[in-house]
Amino acid sequence: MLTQSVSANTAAYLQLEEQYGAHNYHPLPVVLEKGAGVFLWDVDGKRYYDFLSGYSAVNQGHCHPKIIASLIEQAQKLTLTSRAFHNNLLGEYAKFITAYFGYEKVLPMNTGVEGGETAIKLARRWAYTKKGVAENKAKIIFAEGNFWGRTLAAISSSNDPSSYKGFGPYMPGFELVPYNNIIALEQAFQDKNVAAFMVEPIQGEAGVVVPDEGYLTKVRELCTAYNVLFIADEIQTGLARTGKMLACDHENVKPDILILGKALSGGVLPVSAVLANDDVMMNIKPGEHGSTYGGNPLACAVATTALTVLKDERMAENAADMGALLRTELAALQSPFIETIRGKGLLNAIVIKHSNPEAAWDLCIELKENGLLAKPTHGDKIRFAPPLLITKDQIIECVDIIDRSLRKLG
Ligand code: IF1
Repeated sequence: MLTQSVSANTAAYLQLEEQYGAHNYHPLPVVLEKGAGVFLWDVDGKRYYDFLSGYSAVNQGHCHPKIIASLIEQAQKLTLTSRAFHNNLLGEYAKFITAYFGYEKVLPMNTGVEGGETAIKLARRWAYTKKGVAENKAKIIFAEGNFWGRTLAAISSSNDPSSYKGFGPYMPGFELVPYNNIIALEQAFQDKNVAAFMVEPIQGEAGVVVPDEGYLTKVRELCTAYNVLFIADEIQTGLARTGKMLACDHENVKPDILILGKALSGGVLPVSAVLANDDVMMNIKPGEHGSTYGGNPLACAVATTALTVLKDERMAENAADMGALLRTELAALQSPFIETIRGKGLLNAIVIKHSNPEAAWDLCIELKENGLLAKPTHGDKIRFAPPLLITKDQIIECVDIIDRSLRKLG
C-alpha cells in the first residue's frame, strides 16, 4: 500500500479522528470541508471530482441550491414534531411521494437500513395476516452478496464475514440464494412460509453487480406466482442513479415494497421511505412501528425538493448518457490494469487486474493526488459514481485523470 504524505493541516485533522473517533472505517487520507455540484474541496483548498457521491446519496450534486434553500426555509419554521402530533407537511409529502412512484401509502423513516428493517417487518406481518403463515415461521429470502446496512438484522442476511463475523447470534428466518439465479429462487419459493424476496436490482456494495437482462422480470413473475412479496432495495440504485428513476424501471417491473434512501434528501440529512399498497401497508397498526424523526417536517420539505430537482433537471437522462460515455471512454483506454468495466447509468465500477493486492487502493491514492476521489470496494473493485449532473466535458476530464493515474500503477 502506497504510503501517503499529507499536509500538516490534513494530518492534524486525521490525528483528532484517530485519537477520539471509533476506528470503524478506513477512509482515504483526505479531509474535506466544502462541496458544490460534482466538486469537493479539502482543508487545503484542493479541488476534487467526487466519484463516490456519498455512496449515491448526493445524486443531485453537493449542496444543491434548491435543496439547501428548502432546508434553510423549513429549518427556521419547524424541524420536528414527533409523530405524537401531526405536522402540516407530512400529509402533503405522503401524497407527493406516493403519486411520484405509484403506490398507495408511504412509511417514512430515516436511514436506509431502517427502511430495510421496516420492509421486513411489513413482509412478516403481511405473511401472518394475509398469507396465513404460522406465527414466527415467516421466511425472508435474500441474494448472496447483498448489502443493506449494519444492523443485526442486516448482517444476519449477509454472507460476507466482514459484515457478520463476531456479531452473533443472528436473526432467524433469513435464507440466501445466489444472485441472478432464477432456478435457485424458484426452488426457495417452494417453502410456503416464504414471505418475501428482498433484492437490490443492481448489487452496489458487492461491486456494482448487474444481473442478466430479464432477471427482474422473472423475479416479478415468480413472486406473483408463489404469492411472495417482491421487495426492491433501491436505496443505492434508485433516484435516477442507473439512468432511470428506479433501476426496476429498466425492465418495467413494479415491486410490492419499494425502499428508498440516500439521495431522497440529496445528501442533506438522513431520509428514507418504504412504499407499498394498502394490502401490505395497512397490516401494521398504530403504535406498532415508527421512529422519533420519521416523517419530520424538515425531511418532508427537503425530500420533496430533492425529488423535484431529479425530474426538473432530467438527471436520469443525463445519468444514462454520461454513464454510457464514461464506460465507452474507459474501455477506449485499453488499460492492462482494467479487467472489467460494468454498470448502468452513473453507477459503475472497474475491476482492477494487478499482481499487487493493494493495487485498487494505490490507484485511489493516485486518483486523489490527481484530483478525483473514489474508493475501492471488496478489494479489487473501484466504484465510479459521480453526481448525476456531471457534464460531458467533465467526464472526459475525469477519464484523463483515471488514465494518467492507471499509468502510474506500473
Ligand atoms: C457504510 C457500503 C454502499 C445500501 C443499500 C441499504 C443501505 C445501503 C443497497 C443502508 C448503504 C452505504 C452504507 C455505508 C457505505 C455504503 C455502502 F459500502 F457500505 F455497502 F453504498 F455500498 N441498502 N450503503 O448500499 O443504508 O443505513 O447506510 O443509510 O455503512 O459505510 P444506510
